[in-house]
Amino acid sequence: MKHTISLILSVLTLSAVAQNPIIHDQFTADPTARVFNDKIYLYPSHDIPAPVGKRQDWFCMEDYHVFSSENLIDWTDHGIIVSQTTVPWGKPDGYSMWAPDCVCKNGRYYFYFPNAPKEGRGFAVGVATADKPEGPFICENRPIVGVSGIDPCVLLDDDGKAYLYWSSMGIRGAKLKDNMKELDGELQEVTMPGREGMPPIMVGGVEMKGLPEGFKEGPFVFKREDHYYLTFPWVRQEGGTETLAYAMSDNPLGPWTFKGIIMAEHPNRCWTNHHSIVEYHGEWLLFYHHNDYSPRFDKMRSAHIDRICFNPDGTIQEVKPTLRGVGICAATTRLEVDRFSMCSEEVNFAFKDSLNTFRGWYLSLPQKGSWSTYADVDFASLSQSLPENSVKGDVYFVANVRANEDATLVVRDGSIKGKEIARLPIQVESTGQRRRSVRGQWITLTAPIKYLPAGITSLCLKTEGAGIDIDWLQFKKREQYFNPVTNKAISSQPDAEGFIRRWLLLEPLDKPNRSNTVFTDTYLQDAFAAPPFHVEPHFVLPKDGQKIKVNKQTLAWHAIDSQHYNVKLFRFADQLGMQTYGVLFWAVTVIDCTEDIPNVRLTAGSNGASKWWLNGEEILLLSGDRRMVLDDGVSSRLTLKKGRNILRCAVINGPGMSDFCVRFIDEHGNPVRNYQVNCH
Ligand code: FUB
Repeated sequence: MKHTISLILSVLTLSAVAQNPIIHDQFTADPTARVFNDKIYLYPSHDIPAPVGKRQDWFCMEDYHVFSSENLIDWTDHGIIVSQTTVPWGKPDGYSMWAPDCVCKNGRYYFYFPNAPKEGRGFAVGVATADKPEGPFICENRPIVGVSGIDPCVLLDDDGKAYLYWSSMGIRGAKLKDNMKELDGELQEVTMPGREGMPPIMVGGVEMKGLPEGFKEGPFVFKREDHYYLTFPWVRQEGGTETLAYAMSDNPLGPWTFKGIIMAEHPNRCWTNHHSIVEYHGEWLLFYHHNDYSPRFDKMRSAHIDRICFNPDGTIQEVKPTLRGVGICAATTRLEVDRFSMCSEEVNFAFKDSLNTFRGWYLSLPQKGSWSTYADVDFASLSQSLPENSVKGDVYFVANVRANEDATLVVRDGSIKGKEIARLPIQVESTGQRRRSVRGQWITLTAPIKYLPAGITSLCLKTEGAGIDIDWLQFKKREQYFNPVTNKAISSQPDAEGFIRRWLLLEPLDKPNRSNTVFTDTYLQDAFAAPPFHVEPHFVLPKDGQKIKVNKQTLAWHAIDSQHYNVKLFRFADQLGMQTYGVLFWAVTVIDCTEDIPNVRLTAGSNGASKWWLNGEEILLLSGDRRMVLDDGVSSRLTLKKGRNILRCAVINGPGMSDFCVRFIDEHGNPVRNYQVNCH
């Protein structure tokens, strides 16, 4: 009876970001990548910490997950496909589910995996089959006869023949029968070296000839053009650790001609490396592993990807592992720039949380002038998504950073000499209401964009002033809190609830206040005593874009339609890259009535205090430390006169997110809507 061993988890998890390592919430060793249905599927082994009672210093794996991706950036974890407790022939507590492989023949998926057998010692290799790459997989009742070893890999040749390779005191290869579950050919009775006195075992296939001396395992065989490649982890010198090496042949079972190294030993002495090589969307990719997330224990490894290139004669160029990896990252995603492409010598990175390394790293640009680059950032979708009349401030730069002294992070396009994209000042422990960062503490800061690249580019980050640590950075499209009023001919109406959404807003005027408790009536009379208007009847409505000088500031008026019933002044300031706290806002609008509308009241709410004038007459004051509450204050009875009525307000705030909402209500408390709102 066949045994269903696949557990398809109902919740698929998605991990985004392309950098190495590629999976960020679990260990993923021995990454075998395969392309099925135009997607990359990744079948790694799954290192876990050894449970109590098991050997603590050795590999420990109890199941397999499969992951898929269409862009090498977003990986979906399809959950467990095979678990040691459900393999009919396996030890349920063997924890030996080492490097697997999966191939597809005639629409059926064959998953090959090593595992500790219930009887006997060492490893056997089993097959589980499915009609989809992510399962559910059905496991054969017996392992493959004649295969005693680890690291199975299958080559499907162009003529439809299939070959199985595995490692067992060297690398062996054998033809598979059409059923993909049995070796095709004679088996030999062999006494395993070191197991003299034990019953002999049946071994199939042949040893691969032409490979260099030294420990070899993890065969991965593929064909490119007319060449067969046998690639394998190889310890090239006594006491060394594994490289990735390769040999070539005209024949799937050799003899092989050794060609050299694909990847040198990991410099940190992570003992193993294990890999696969696939072509995806025209690019050849090397999947391999490293113990990044477990620097002190090299039996917990994580999958990486880098590009691999061939010479015209088919030989392979050595691959230098990168942190950046492959895949193009949208500028709008969080860019983990600690996985940099290039950097100045002193640049470094460190774990954000050494107890939970899956939280990743931060980048340290330790001194003035330190720089790093981060390749393949795509701005295309961001710039294309902007409206044609895109206004300054539609996109902004945001970064989570830390500094010990005042510093500036400068982001350039392409290289250190490239065009400046953004400039983010980090003011350490500055006072007042200014955006500030506490010495040595993480803070998320934003900066306006100076220039937006159009396509795919490298970002160059450089420090000015002093050293900066960077957790991540991102380019964000602003939520559209406002639309610029482009067609003034079309009047705005109050919304369904009567709220007035069309306004001329003046850029924020500096008015530092640490607290809103100062907003007494007397304070406000003074603060609002010098409005940037001529007092009626000489009032002249400002024009959109018009600039005025107030104290030492030159401020512009903006004609906007608010997307929300409340006019989010804080967002308005933030989008302009201006001071958001400790400021005073002025707003004005025109109410056009076709007839007198008597007996109405203005109701308003604001964060913080505000004052309201209709046709030059003060009609409402909201003083004190205000929250924005709908209809918080109500004016006395008024008449909106036939023709133009000028409504204006001033809103002042200390440390708060300024906004206001305003409408007129009738005697019954119903919104008044029979007028037009204009800003000209
Ligand atoms: O992951 C366990 C073993 O480590 C693999 O099977 C070997 O190839 C080595 O990577």
